[in-house]
Amino acid sequence: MLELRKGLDILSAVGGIDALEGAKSLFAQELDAENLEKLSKIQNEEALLRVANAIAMCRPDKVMVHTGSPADRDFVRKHSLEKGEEAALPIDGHTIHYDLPQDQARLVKQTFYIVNEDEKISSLAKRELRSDSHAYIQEHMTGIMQGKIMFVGFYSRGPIGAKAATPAIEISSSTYVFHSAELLYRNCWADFDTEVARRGEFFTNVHSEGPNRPEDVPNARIYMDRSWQTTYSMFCTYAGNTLLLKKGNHRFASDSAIYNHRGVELSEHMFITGLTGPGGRKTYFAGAAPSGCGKTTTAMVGSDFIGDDLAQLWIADDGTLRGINPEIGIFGIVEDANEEGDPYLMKCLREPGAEVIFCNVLIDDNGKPRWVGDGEEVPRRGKNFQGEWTPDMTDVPMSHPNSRCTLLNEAIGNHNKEANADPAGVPVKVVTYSGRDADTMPPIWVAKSMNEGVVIGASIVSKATATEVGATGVNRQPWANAPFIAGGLSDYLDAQLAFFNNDKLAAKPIISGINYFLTHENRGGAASGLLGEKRDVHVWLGWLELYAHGDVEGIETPIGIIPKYEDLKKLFKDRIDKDYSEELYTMQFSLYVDNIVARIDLQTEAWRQEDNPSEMLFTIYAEQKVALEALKADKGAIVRPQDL
Ligand code: SPV
Ligand code: MN
Repeated sequence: MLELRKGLDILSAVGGIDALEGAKSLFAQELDAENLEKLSKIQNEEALLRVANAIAMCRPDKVMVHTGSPADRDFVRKHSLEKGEEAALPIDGHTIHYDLPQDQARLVKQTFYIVNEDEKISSLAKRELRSDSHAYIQEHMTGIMQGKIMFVGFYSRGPIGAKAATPAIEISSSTYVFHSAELLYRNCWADFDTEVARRGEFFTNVHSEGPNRPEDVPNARIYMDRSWQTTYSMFCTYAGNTLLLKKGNHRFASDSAIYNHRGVELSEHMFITGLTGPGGRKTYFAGAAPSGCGKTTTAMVGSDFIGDDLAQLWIADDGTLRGINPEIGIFGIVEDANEEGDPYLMKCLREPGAEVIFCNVLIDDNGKPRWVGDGEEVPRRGKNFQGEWTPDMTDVPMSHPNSRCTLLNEAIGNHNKEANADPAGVPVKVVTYSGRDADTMPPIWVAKSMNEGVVIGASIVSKATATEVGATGVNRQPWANAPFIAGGLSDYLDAQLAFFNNDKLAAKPIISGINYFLTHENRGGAASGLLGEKRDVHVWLGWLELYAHGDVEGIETPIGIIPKYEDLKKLFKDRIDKDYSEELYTMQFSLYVDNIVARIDLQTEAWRQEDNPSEMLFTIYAEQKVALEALKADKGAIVRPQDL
């Protein structure tokens, strides 16, 4: 169990303000009349104390309350250019922001959960004792905003009033962070108090980039205090380390789902998208993938794109699985985004109309943002995250592989803004899990039961991507949420089983594994590289849409249901006008029994190290292994789908 408000509250300990009186007199001293007036909208005492203590700790020169008004937005955009956190680009509304070369992705080795003495956390996470974090924050955040403006904003992680939406306070001296916050989250200054009262909790985030010099980055820390639902971040600017409304608060939202709303809510690292099926029906998908594994592309393949990164799921009174996107924008990877694979996104990135913050791409002599895989001729020179760049600098990529773009979802052609604003969420019928798996699992396999579906999520492995500094190898990525699961993995497993097996969940979704990353080399092919292409996603989602409605049947295997060749062939033709050969189908969907069994053994062993996980998991692994070995004895180590 996770106990809230346990241990010392570092923010109030360092800030030193413990009563409303003190907070109010500090505000009177530090805020001008306009900002005092704006802050007076907030009456929640606890929230005011958090803001006051952040001011007392960080000691900014000025405090600005960001209400989300056009004037406040304008101020931040302009100040960001003056301060140099962003620079304007030729297309109106487009800017470029650079993070220091040392700070191009999540700093996992410098990211900690603050723990109390006796507290257990996930085996995949890093912890620091509360007293040590207290000392560090006291030393490094005291006075960190001297000479700077502190921005204070009140945001909602989800449509106002949605069951699983949570309000949060963002405090930062960075204009880039606030410019991004306004594109990614709903400013709920006017509704904050009522939202806190409705949800019964709120999150707090305090960040400062400090002097923003390379020599400071080793001192950067990203702290999550789960007990006080407060994050602290310093000496960094990369949004994944600083805009903690996103992943910092996703970690708290996961806690809230697992420990406070077990069996009725989940908080997932998932896109949400709708696909239009036969007769115009809309089928909503929620799909998990580790960072940098194609979530954004997959989401935008839908006819009704909702969100590309996070999902808050719950069971509604009518027995449906509902999902909301806590965000209203994307912070998407641009590498390999091009006209062919990502037409909606490219329109926003290449034409006027959308407000876009690019980060860490190359800007060529004409002021055009360029990135690896953008499908155009490599420019002769430009400036990137490391300075001047020319193509002969073969050890420095043109753009960082984690360079990104930040923009409102509503700028994306197929975004369904109305559905994303609906507090009732969308009904989710298909849940998917995927990872970067070059050699083992087929492109799609559907679980035969809710328990087997949960096991698919528990068993994701994925090759490391550039989204985490220093990450290497192929790693376990349970539910593609591993970097954001704070508590024990066994607790997470229990919560998943409780949710999907809940009797109140009358409209059970189908649960499927997806894998885009099989290679020719690993499937006996003569060519090299990926077996599929980006646009094949239309077919994989299309088949799942049909399967979810009982419009196609699949082939039963020990790991789940896989598609039949004829159905895929037709979908390839209809959806993307591609001739799909039976040879390719066989390469993609044959069961490589030894690989799958090795995967099951690895998972069994890893999960055995956890604290008392549900036996259900081991039972399913064991059943699948027995069935796979029987199959191998009968048909050999590589079993063609045609022979099943
Ligand atoms: C991810 O890496 O999963 C992202 C970007 O969505 S970050 O904010 O860095 O988490
Ligand atoms: Mn993500």
